[in-house]
Amino acid sequence: MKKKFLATAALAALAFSLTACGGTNTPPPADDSSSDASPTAAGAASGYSLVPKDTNGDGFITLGFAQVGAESGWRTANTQSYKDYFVEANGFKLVFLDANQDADKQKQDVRDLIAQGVEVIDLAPVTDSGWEPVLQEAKDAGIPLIVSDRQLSVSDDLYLTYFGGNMEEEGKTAVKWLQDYITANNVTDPINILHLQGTIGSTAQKGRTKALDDAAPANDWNIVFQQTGEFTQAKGQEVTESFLQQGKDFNVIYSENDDMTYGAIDALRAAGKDPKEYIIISFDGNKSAVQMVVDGLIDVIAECDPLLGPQVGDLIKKAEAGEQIAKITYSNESYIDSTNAAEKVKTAFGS
Ligand code: GZL
Repeated sequence: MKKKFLATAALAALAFSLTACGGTNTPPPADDSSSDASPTAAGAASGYSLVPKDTNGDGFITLGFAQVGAESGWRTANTQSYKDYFVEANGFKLVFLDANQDADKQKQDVRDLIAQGVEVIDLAPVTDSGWEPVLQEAKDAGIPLIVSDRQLSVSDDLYLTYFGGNMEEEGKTAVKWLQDYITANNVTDPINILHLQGTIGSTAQKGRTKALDDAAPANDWNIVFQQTGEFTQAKGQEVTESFLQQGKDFNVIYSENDDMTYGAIDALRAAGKDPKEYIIISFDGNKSAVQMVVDGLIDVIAECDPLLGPQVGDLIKKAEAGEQIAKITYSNESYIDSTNAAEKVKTAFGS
């Protein structure tokens, strides 16, 4: 139990039962991704009929991947999963473009992929706005487009399918963990939260922020600081340092990815503070972050799976074969805390 909390002793983690994602108390099985309730024939029912095909007859499907950037450990693992899977041995060729977290550049990247005549596009959008014209251009060019990692709030007839995390559910998982921790430990102290947001306008940030913004007033929690750390360690440290200089009291850190969490921990240590005195909530599940859960530095990680390549490849092959694929398929995700970190660290992604 954290020193920053005034509470009567109680069995915390063992009393903790999370109704995460699928509403169960135990993490769902690893291969059980959840899909939208209304699967559609490769998009036909949603007004989208394009499916990936080897249109140039070279024996491969050429995938153009418009990646966000290289901002985090999650992104590194995500990129590697595509580069490992989309190879000729699996029937694919890969054209890879990196937007360096620049939303405008990424729109040009997709236009470049259209001009190159790739046979399917996978877009992992930096932010979720302004995409309709570009998606329409891909559709008009007859190139099927898949959205992965972060959703877009666009009409169903502009893309084939979405595969990736359910970001608001991830946030609800984290919030539920905090609610249960407070109850299990009979915490009576005011809850004052330092909130490190991801890239503003990305659905990862919007979903994770919404979950906290909805829960804070409902639980009488105070968000004493809310600012973007742009999903990077350096910016996460910089933002936390600037907050610490204000001298405000806080006892919880809600950090929307592991890299910003590392930065926050570095800032606490540089200020002579012990990270173990705070409840630290993080997102993703990089191996080093999971080890920090084992070591008692991070209290809970809401999982976000970066290894999307093979699953996107499977969706492409199913669509090519004329099979029905759901309009939305969410990765299966749960949480990591002191009750399961020692096991989870053995298979955690990245470094
Ligand atoms: C989530 C992904 C986010 C990760 C961050 O699906 O978009 O972007 O949580 C990454 O680590 O930068």
